[in-house]
Amino acid sequence: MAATEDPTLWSDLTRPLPDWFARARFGIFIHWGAYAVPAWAEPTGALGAVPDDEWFAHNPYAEWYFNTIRIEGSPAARRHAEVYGGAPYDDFLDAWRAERFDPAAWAELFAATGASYVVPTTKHHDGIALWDAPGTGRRNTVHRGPQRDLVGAIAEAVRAAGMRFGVYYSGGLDWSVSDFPPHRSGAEVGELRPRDAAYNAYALLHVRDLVDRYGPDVLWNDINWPDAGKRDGAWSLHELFSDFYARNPDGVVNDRWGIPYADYRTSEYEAGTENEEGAWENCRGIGFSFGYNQVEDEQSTLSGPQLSRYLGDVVSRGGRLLLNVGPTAAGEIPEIQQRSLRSFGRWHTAVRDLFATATPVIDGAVAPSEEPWTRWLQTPDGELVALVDQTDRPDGVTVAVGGPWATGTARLLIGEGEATVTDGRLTVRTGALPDGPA
Ligand code: FUL
Repeated sequence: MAATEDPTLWSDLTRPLPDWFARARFGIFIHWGAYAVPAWAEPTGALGAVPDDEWFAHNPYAEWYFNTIRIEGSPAARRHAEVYGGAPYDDFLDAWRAERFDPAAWAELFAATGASYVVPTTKHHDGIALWDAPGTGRRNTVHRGPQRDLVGAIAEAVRAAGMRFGVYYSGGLDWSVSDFPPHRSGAEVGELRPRDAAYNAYALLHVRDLVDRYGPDVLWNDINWPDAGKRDGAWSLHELFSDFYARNPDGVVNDRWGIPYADYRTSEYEAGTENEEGAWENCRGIGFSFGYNQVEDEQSTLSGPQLSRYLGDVVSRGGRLLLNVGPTAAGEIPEIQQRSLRSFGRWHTAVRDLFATATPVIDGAVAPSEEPWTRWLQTPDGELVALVDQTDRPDGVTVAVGGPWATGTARLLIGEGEATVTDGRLTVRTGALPDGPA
């Protein structure tokens, strides 16, 4: 067994999930980078629902722009030639000015969604650091483009508004440190990535610097870690994590390091659902992209009520949601995303405390349904909680309930009205989602 696959190598790190994270059911992800300047991708669909052989040339992730435009014949490559005359990607770093960036306004919006934590990208696959990262020379937002420590500004504002702060870091892919051809498949993402000791040292220094400067509560790595850093000993993840926990006992690390150790597991849109057990987090954009995509309209964007159902579904299965916002290059959260977030926030802030301690109902007596949309939770006091969407059902909703729940009360969380359980039936009297139809 290779050293990195040996779970005993990591077992001394294992601890219970910190209480704040166990209670946190909703966080805000931020993907902000030079890709916000072109802000363009084909909104082809959700990860997991689009076949792998179509995904990369038609990638709906706008933050993958630098890769997609290098795939010959892709619509993004054609458009890049037309609109920007095939300009080098780094021109976007200088064009990214963040001139209307107001971190306090962002934090106010995020707090109004009821988010418990906020995780911005600090370096995405394009390799551009959003702080003055060691070894990046001038290729970061302090020296070019926004001319600002964006990570620090977000950390400060988020904490001032009472939320926890985490960092996303792309350890697996860095398109600036190698001259690999573009990735055209999932297999190529796995193969064509830097793995050597020099890149490991570079990336480790970055994450250590993030930990030292900003004291994050979450280390959210992406796409694996350079293989050279997976061994035990100095310059390894084991050492990094020990130091991280020593500095911050409340810290958690995700599962995308390519090692048999994590505080929690992740899924993304409809992909990675096999990870949805134990402590887990699903992430997605409000639309089909993480980075801002100007092409996305209402069709590809979840409304407030749709977000409410999405989170309700995740929480009813024991997970949490890290929902992404994609700011514009100027530094504003697009209006279309703000509308959904504000609408969702009015509902979520009312159920947030209940979600913090509620758990899935696994006794088989109640089942989720789509018509009417219904999900189930139970409180630590043993109360059954129904999440029911009764939009457009003026006569109310009746759902069968069995087992230990045959009598008692239930609470209606989506919409207005009362819910009661009698004789094995949950009856929800009229009311509509406060924000109208989905
Ligand atoms: C993925 C990345 O490739 C996406 O761009 C995004 O950052 C998502 C959260 O993780 O694996």
